Amino acid sequence: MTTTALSLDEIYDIANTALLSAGANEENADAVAQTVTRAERDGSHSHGLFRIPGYVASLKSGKVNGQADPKVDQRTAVVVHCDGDLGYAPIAHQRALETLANAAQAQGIATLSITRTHHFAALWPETETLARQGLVAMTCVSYMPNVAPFGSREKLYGTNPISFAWPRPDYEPLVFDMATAAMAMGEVQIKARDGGSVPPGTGLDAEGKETTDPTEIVKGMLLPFGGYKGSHIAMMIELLAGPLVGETVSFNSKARDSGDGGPPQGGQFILAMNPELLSGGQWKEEGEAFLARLASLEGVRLPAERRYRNRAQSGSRAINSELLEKIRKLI
Ligand code: NDP
Ligand code: PYC
Repeated sequence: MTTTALSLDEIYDIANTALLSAGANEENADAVAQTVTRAERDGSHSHGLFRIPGYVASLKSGKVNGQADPKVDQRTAVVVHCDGDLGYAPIAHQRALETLANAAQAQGIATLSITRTHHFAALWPETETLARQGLVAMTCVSYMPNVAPFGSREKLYGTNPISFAWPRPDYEPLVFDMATAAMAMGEVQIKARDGGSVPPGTGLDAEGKETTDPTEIVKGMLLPFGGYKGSHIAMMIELLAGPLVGETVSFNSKARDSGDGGPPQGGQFILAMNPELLSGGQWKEEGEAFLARLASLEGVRLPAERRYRNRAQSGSRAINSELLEKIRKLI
């Protein structure tokens, strides 16, 4: 694999230009380009520039509204809704997360349901943003069927990621962000592109036979992480990010989708909690003692440490040269 060194400004510019050329207005293009740039900055390559061809395809097909003007509606003191206006998710986050945070700060707990949106990114930006305001946060989205529920050989669940963040008084927030498939589809696609195999248990080929060949899994299906237990978490996410928020489950998102290669319309569920109010002020010491003990165990590293380490690196990022060429041709 050959790579090209790009600065974060160059990454932002190429993403922003591709989105503008595909018809997004400045505010929408900027929101997505910032998300893509943050992903490359933190080394989340499967959800950075890798997604630009898909973002562009759905703007060009007209499925995604590049002029989206999401509206925030505070339905009760603790229930916030955002209609994404059929745009990409980052602009809905820019508009709605502050209302959610204010509601959770004041009431102790609040939810944000986002509908009519297209989520094609990592989830940590949402939870980390809330944790930086002192809130405990959780979010999940569904996608299109790519994962066979435990026991079956038929795709029903999306790769359905979930992210959780915990604020820390003297450290960066603790954040995990993971697909509930054994591996995110983006990671499998990158493995298929760059060559190599994936661990046993990642997925099945189109005939439902076990394989470690990522190309066969892309044509076939992924498996949930952790057997039936992970499968049930994927099932929960279908319900939270679909019917609970007033949106579709993965198979109905796919049924409505045009198949243009970009993400389907779907929903997002975000929960924010104020640990000061929930605990009565006791959360910091116990939480920190727990995390210090956990981090001290040999072999353990806390989630997000890799991303924060990448983030701290100034300088260029190595971008797959073929991908760059593909994006340049779209502009
Ligand atoms: P990974 O398996 O790479 O990582 C999952 C989590 O575990 C991360 O928080 C990671 O932290 C942490 N982690 C990884 N390795 C270790 C380790 N050895 N010890 C401790 N913690 C570890 O992520 P996935 O491949 O499952 O998902 C990748 C991305 O894909 C996610 O950002 C997800 O949101 C996104 N995605 C988005 C979808 C969508 O529909 N929008 C669908 C599916 C996935 P760290 O980052 O520091 O390595
Ligand atoms: O990597 O599985 C994935 C994925 C789906 C939608 C965005 N990323």
